[in-house]
Amino acid sequence: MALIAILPGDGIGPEVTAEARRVLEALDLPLAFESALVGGAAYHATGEPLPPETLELAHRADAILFGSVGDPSCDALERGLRPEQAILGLRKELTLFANLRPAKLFPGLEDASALRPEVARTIDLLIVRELNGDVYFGEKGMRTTAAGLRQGYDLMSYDEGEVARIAVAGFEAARRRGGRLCSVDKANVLETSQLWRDVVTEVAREYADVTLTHMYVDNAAMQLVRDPGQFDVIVTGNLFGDILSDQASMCVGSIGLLPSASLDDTGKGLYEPIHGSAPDIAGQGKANPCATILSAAMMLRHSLELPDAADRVEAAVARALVTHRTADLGGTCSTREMGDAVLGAL
Ligand code: GGG
Repeated sequence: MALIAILPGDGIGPEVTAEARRVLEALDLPLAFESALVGGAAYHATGEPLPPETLELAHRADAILFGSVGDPSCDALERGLRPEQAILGLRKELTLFANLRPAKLFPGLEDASALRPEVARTIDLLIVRELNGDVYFGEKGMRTTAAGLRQGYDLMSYDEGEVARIAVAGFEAARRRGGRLCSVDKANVLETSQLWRDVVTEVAREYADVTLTHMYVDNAAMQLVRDPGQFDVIVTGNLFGDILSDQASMCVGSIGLLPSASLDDTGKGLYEPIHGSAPDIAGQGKANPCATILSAAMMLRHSLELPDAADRVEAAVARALVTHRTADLGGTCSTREMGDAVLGAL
């Protein structure tokens, strides 16, 4: 029996994880579920965004299904108490350094894409985002300059070990897919990126079967809308990966469609939609649960080694989207109706 930790979090997190759990339960697999509070919900109940009991469950579970964190009522709190610290803490505590974010156009969703249909149809890419370094985890703070001005700072830093392990994840993914890896950095300006480029090039020696290219992040953002079909796997840092994957989501129709897997090097994983808590629509049954259901499919594939079940869920989402759409895709379905449609298509 595999134990799945369900961490719904804030905003629309509880609504979308509920639908993903229904889909997992319908598969009739030997899965057990335990839930715990995280993010703003945990802060309001316990005074901490990532309480010890949540962390204990995350360690004990075979895999984690995560909703979203972010709560405007916590905006004025000191940084360590903000909901977002919960997901950063989980990624760091569990050494979940490789974040896989696939983007592919589902059949029939051309009209929802921000791109022309013939361009949208070419998208089938995977962004491999580094998750344990960069400005997210470098030294940060507020200070006062000599001129008496407030100054905020976040140090961007990567060591060569951190770059090498995410490069390996990128090359391995490219080897499993189309054999092309594009490493995205800002090596013309940033020292961190110069190291990134050097280390990725060194790791490439072990992957003669994968074609490596390098691209500056500003160019990558432009190429992603101009000619997204050129990309197979993109490997990049924490901040660039966060931004590029949100951009990729609109190329396939909605941020409500993009799942993710955050993996360590043993197969343990946390699975979450790339979207945040969307407080403006929380509790209204409007959220698209597909990204979370597709994240559950990634969990079946990567942590539970159940590729057939994963294929089944992904095919059901594709079928459901032919006839059902939530508001983000221009439709009128509620979160529950979309979940029902996926269950019906299983
Ligand atoms: N499900 C994704 C989520 O909750 N995102 C909120 C967030 O603050 N994420 C930080 C990040 O991924 O950079």
